[in-house]
Amino acid sequence: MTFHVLTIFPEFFSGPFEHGVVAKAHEAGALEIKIHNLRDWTQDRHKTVDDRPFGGGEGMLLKPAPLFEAVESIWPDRKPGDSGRRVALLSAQGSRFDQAAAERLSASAELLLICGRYEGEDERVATHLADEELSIGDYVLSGGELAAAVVIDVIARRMPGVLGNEDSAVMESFSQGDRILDCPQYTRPADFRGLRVPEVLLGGNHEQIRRWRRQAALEKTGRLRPDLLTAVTEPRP
Ligand code: 9D3
Repeated sequence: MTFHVLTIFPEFFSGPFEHGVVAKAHEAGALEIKIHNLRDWTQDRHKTVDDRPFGGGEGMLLKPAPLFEAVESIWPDRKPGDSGRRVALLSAQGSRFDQAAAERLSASAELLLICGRYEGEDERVATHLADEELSIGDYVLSGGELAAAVVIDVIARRMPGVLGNEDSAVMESFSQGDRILDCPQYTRPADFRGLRVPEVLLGGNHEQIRRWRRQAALEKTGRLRPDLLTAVTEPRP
C-alpha cells in the first residue's frame, strides 16, 4: 500500500516512521510513504498556503488551490469514485477514525492524507477534493500531522506479515463493537514491593486462568470504558 501525505511540515515525518512497525513494513516492501510539501504547489514567491476567512473571524484557512493542484499532480489520471486511490482530509471536524475506518481504508491501494493546519481549510477541500474527513478523537491538535502518523501506524500494523503474527481474529473482534479491554497481565517477580500477582496466575489451572482473565477484563472495562459494555448490552436493531 502507498501512503501520500500532503503537509506544510514535511520535516515532521522524518522521525515517526523510522522505527517500529512502520519501518518494518517499509523494509518488507509492504508499504511506501511519500511526503509532499504543500508549498511546492504555490505560485507566489512567498509560497502562500493560507488566507483569511470570508465573513470574518479569527485565524487563517488553507487555500483550496494548492491542495487541489497537489492532489491533481500526484494522481493526474484519478477519476471521481476511484476506490483504489482515496483522499482523506484530517481535521478536527471529521468523522471518527477508528479500527473499522482503518479496515475500510486499508482496502485502497493508495491513500492520500491531507494534513489540516491553521484554523482549518476551505470547505471545498472537504466537499470536492477529499473522499472523507477524519478526526482521531475529541481533543484539539495543532494540526493533522500527528493524526496522519496515527492513521499510518494503525493501517500499517494490520498488513499481512508486518507484525509476524496472525492475530487477525483478535483484530476482527476489535472492530465489531463487541470489544472489551485486554485483561491485566503480570510478569516476574511474583511479589514486587509487596504487590502480589493474583495467585490464580501462578498455578497451572488453565480453565481457572481463562475464567479469571475474562472476569478481570470485564471488571476493568466497566471501570475504565463503561461505554464499551453498554454497546454489547443494548439489543442490536
Ligand atoms: C481551536 C481551533 N478550532 C476552532 C476555531 C478549530 C480547529 C482547527 C484546527 C481545531 C483543531 C485544528 C487542528 N487539528 C487538526 O487539524 C486535526 C485534528 C484535531 O484537532 N483533533 C483530532 N483529530 C484531528 S485530525 C486533524
